[in-house]
Amino acid sequence: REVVYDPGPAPDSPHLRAARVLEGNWTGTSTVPSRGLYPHQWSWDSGFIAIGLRHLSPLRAQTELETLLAAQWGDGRIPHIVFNPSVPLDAYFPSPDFWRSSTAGRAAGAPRTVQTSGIVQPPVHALAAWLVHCADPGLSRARGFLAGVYPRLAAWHRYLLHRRDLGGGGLASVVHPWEQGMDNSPCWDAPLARVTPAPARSFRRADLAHGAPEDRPTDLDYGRYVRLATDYRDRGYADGGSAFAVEDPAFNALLIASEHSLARIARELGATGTARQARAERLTGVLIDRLWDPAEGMFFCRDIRNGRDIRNGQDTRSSQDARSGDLIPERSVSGLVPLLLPTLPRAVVAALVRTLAGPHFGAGTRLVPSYDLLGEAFDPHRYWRGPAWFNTSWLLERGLRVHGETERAGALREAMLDTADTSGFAEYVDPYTGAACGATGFSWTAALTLDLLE
Ligand code: 9YW
Repeated sequence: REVVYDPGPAPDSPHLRAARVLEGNWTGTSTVPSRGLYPHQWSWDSGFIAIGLRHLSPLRAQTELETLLAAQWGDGRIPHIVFNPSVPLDAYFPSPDFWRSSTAGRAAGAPRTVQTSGIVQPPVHALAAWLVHCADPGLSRARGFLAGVYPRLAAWHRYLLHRRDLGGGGLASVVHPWEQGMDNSPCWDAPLARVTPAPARSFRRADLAHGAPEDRPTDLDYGRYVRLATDYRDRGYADGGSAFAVEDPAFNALLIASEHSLARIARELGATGTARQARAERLTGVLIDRLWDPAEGMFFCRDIRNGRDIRNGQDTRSSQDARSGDLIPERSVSGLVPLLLPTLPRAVVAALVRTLAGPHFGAGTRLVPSYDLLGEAFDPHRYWRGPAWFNTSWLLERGLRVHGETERAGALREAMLDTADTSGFAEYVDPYTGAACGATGFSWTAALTLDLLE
């Protein structure tokens, strides 16, 4: 028998450094985003983490997703945080005693044995489950991995497409900025301005013990986050009455990409998957109808709690879509993420690629900023108001490759690999210099680096 000598990664390579981050952040059943700042399990983090972890240990990657899905609510929602009971309550705010999932969430079917938050995060999970399966189909089949997760993922999508279709047009709405994952994006400034902040003395931020205040959301932002979450909890986490409801392009693009993955999973399990495939294609059309702006060459958020549709400066609202609302005129990286979708029309792809390289996102940067370089609110260091994040760049790199833009994808990949390693796998970076901001040793940065290295 031929013996193939595989020396493996060099002893001090980016591969090993990234693997060490994930090793250090593994708790035994899941991975924390960051040891100090985020000591529990986060929903979309776990999706990205599993995508990288599959290259180190397909078993751990499967377990990561299974642990998250075990905390799913009866109504199908996957909570944005699954709390680790051995972490002290004051290590993170808002803690389990704020969300009170097992009591306040009872009508919505919150689990009894594990404490969670009551809001959600972007649905990257079916995409992650499919990629994790592909890393080791033999192990996946032997453990019945896809058969186990499929009904839960299907219920998750059902929840989003039905209970969260608050605009009535077929897309899912987020009811809190934390749900969309880009907490203090300037896109939320206008819809949040209508929310009365909770008094600053009514809560204690734990994040400021770990991060520089000038890199984090403000106290006023937090007051409004707390108010929205409190009101949702006090309504028993019932959907429909939120003062904040926005259709976001990245959230919905991930839902559609995940629906494509669910079609593949269904086929692997012996079904045809054609209905899901058709739904993903139809939803791509709905996304364009509701959120695409051809003049700007990108997608925008829709504030469905605001009266008019101001596209082209005209009130185009008809009596039928009285709940349609306004497009929010802020350019966020979220508006580029739909590039990921395989059935986008060629003209939309071409316009997105131009916008990505143009003055609002491309001029002189190393990585894609989270917000418009020319926007009034741009700040290269403040969280989601300008810094570059690795998950969004990873989604765009993938989108560029899906549409045959291999050279641009290659350049973005090189920049990500270099910046991730030199920044110590930072949570986010200055988009011009690549200087580290927020936490270092951040799990999805390490995980997505590993995925790009494979
Ligand atoms: C917070 C964990 C989460 C991410 C979000 C990010 C941040 C939580 O951290 O939110 O306390 O601000 O914005 O996308 O999932 O990494």
